[in-house]
Amino acid sequence: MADLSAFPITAKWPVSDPTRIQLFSYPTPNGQKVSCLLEETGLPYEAHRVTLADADVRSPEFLSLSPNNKIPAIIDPDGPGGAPLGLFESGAILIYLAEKAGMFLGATAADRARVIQWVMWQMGGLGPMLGQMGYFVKFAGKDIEDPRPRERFVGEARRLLGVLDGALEGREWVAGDYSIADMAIGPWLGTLDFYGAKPLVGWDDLRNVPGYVDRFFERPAAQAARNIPPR
Ligand SMILES: N[C@@H](CCC(=O)N[C@@H](CS)C(=O)NCC(=O)O)C(=O)O
Repeated sequence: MADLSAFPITAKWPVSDPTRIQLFSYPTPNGQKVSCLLEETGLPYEAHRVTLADADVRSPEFLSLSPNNKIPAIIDPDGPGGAPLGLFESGAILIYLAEKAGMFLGATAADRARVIQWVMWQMGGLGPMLGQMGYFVKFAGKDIEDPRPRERFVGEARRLLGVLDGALEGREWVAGDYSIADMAIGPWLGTLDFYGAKPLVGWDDLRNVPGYVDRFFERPAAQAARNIPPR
């Protein structure tokens, strides 16, 4: 049986079943992506609740696995060659787990390249831009009177949603079959209600994105991921 005691994180978040994938997360959009994939694949896993408080994400135990002090992170006790593998960064985790399960990564080499293209688009574009927009629209408050950060991020969010809308023309999912690209993108689209930003980004003018996000959250795994691990 795998011994995970060499991972210092297990001192603060003890492992019940070391044969299972260990997920260290919180149900934010970046956390939901990986929980959704784990639910979709049926890979056995154990979820540990790591809040965004410094006492958790900046603890030495958490930093030992995720030096960027951000959720999600995993330990796969049965990694390549049978050795345990620790990973952080949701995009890397999605690709690793999809490869391990042999699911949701595209059927051909070309499909796989397109799936990864859209995962990268989410990681470098949609996620960071919606996150910054949410900060300036919902949280920054009166202390920041300069309208430019808000305008910049709202404009980028609107542009990126337009790109996605175009890519979804005539398609159910962004890269062909349902894939980790949709699991990366869907949870971020789910933040727009919370930010109260739908009117700002021209939501009602989008032809395809509203139906896409509804389709995504109709999936039981996507729905379940919104509460894994429970808040
Ligand atoms: N690029 C990272 C971003 C992860 C991320 O931003 N996580 C946030 C929650 S959604 C977090 O852990 N924040 C805690 C902090 O920054 O202190 C990924 O995709 O895994």
